[in-house]
Amino acid sequence: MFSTSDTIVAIATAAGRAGIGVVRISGPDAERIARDLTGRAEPFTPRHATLTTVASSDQVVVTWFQAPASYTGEDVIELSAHGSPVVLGAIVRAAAEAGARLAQPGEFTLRAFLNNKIDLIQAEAVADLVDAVTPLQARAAFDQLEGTLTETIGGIERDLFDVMAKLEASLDFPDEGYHFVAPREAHASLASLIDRIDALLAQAARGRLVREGAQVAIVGAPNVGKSSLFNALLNTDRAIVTAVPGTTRDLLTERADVGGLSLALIDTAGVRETADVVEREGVSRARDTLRVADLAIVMLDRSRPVSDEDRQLLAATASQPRVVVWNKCDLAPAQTLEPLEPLEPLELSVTNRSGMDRLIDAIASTLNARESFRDQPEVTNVRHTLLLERARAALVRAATALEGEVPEEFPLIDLQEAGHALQEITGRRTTDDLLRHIFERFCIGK
Ligand SMILES: Nc1nc2c(ncn2[C@@H]2O[C@H](COP(=O)(O)OP(=O)(O)OP(=O)(O)O)[C@@H](O)[C@H]2O)c(=O)[nH]1
Ligand SMILES: [Mg+2]
Repeated sequence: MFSTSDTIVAIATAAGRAGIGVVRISGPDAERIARDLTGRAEPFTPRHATLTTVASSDQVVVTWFQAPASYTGEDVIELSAHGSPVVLGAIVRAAAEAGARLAQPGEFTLRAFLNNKIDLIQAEAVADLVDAVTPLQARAAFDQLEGTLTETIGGIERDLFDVMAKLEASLDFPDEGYHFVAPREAHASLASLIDRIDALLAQAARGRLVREGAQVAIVGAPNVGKSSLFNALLNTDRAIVTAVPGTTRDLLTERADVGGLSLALIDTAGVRETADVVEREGVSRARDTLRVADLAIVMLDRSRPVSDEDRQLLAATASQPRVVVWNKCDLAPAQTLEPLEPLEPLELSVTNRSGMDRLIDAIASTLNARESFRDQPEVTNVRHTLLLERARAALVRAATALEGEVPEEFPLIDLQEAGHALQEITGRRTTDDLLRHIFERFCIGK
């Protein structure tokens, strides 16, 4: 399904007006097309930037990355022009007329993968790097791009194949039994491989938080100030705020960098019994969200007495990671701590922006000890985690089989499965479906 023999073109820079914009052309005709566009007779010089003009009479800088020393591993031409959508669009159109095909999302990176310039982990890291909202996310993605995880997995794979080769050799000389490797020795090798996978898996949960952001749901009775806090944390007016209880009817989700943490913040409808069908659906969604959130911010209004709804919410969230806050501390308090003991809600006034730093600290420390949340985990991707788990399960089965001194082919089948799982992580084994799924996430031009 993936054609790689033709030449593709796309705008590589973000949509909209900017100082400069780049059009990227990759494939066997890239350099010839660049000559057509610029009306140039002699070839461009590889690895040189050449100032010239295109037919639409705009100035461009043409850089030729000759195969295989380019992002895709093919001949790549980059034309830097003024960053106007009109100018860039005209260049793309002219390139298409000269024989290039418009690139699909992620197709440049896909070609880099198919030409063995990068493996699948690194291709996925490119998309993560482009999507990163926090420096920590960018750093974790960058490490994967640099090949740290590739190396770790490659090491595990090599040692696994070593064990397999020895077991296979024994299979080829059946009379001599486990001739090339004693079962105990093979077993010990597998145990060490399992340990290494466990070490990777141990950081995977934190890795997911870094990569995808922790889901943080703001819940509370109507009108306590949930949407106000949501907006304040995001620094926008994303959610509607009014004095009318029951303003928010649906879930609002936004990703944000809050004090260096990547959060998916969720604003919810105020929880109360209501006859309004729309609001009731909103309340039920708020309750569902609580179940999946990594953290709940339970908000109470200190200027009002504690209500039954407040108590119900406090009871419902008691066993999950949460931060309880008292909002509207700028107003005269209607409650004392007494009815809430032993809780010690964090005092907050979204209106005055007081208590916000303490809230952010509390979010960070509740999610995880802040320091460890800031370390870079190697495994951040759910796809990698699932495949590591599959490899581990197969290794455990093989190790168990070895304990029973069964024929060599028994553990071998499991070891093969473990090997396949590892190869799927790096992309040495892939299917078109998998590739399509991964590259769909990309933007065009990447
Ligand atoms: N005095 C004071 N008023 C606040 C504070 N935070 C929010 N408010 C006001 O409280 C009212 C309700 O705020 P919202 O943010 O809409 O409350 P909500 O919890 O999202 O309400 P629902 O969506 O109806 O559940 C608005 O009039 C806000 O301006 C605060 O810290 N102090
Ligand atoms: Mg609201």
